[in-house]
Amino acid sequence: MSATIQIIGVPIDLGQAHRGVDMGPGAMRYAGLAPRLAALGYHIRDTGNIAVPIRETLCEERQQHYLPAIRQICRAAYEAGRRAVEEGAVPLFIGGDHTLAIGSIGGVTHNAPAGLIWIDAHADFNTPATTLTGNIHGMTLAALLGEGDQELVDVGRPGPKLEPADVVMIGIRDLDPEERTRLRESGIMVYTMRDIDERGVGAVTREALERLEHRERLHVSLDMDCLDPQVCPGVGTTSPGGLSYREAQLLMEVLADSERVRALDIVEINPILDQRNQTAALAVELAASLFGKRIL
Ligand code: 5AB
Ligand code: MN
Ligand code: MN
Ligand code: MN
Repeated sequence: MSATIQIIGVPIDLGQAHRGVDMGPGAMRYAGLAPRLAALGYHIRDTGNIAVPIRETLCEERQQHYLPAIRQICRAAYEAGRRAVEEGAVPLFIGGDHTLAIGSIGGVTHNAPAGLIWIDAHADFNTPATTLTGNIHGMTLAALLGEGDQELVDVGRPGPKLEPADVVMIGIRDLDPEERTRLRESGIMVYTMRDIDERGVGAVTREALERLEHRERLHVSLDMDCLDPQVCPGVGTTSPGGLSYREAQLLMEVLADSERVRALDIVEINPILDQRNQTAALAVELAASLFGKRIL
């Protein structure tokens, strides 16, 4: 029996300011996500999109940066992830902005812990006290570790969903001043772009896997802005000096070799800012590599 990958669309755009991220799930489906993974021998089950209210209908929540709606959507993502894991499937969450990971990672760790590989230009480690934008997609990881808004911390089940030792970050290059201090004091293992420049992405990724050796199952959270904007223009918060096409592929290939990846988020694709859907097409290729595509 072949493994099942369950595609869960989360068209949330409430965690940040740019319009268009809600179209990410459609863009990835149009780019051939399901057939690409089916060709690798997986059974694909697409359960459609989680319901997300349209921003224009939420005027009263604007002052709160849409916190009530984000909490609801993350709770639904949590349940979908928990159920997928209980049914033996590998959940593949397609976003949508990075706030969805509050639900996805919570759900995947409902019955058993998992290690998290966080691949992003940003750490998303702000709290309401340190944020410069108020955007909740910049607070996702802090919430998962139990910090910030209690309503986000408690999505799905009360309390933190991860320990700092369960998290490794790769590709980081853009931190806010107080966020940086928080991250340095957190005990989280961070591989910045400088580490990748100096040591190569293969060595860094293998070391990241060793750091998470105490966790058999891994959740990969892939924010597409980890890539350089030259290869990946279709994201809202671009940051220069990112991963090249091949560096991102090698990162996925080394993770695939571990045979420990049990869940994936692909987030922050904004088709309105993209050129001819190239960012979604790249995301599909990266997913294929993560799920075992071989060059030879
Ligand atoms: B993303 C920023 N640090 O808090 C903030 O794209 C950006 O999910 C957050 O990584 C970027 O708003 C969030 C300036
Ligand atoms: Mn992010
Ligand atoms: Mn980012
Ligand atoms: Mn972003």
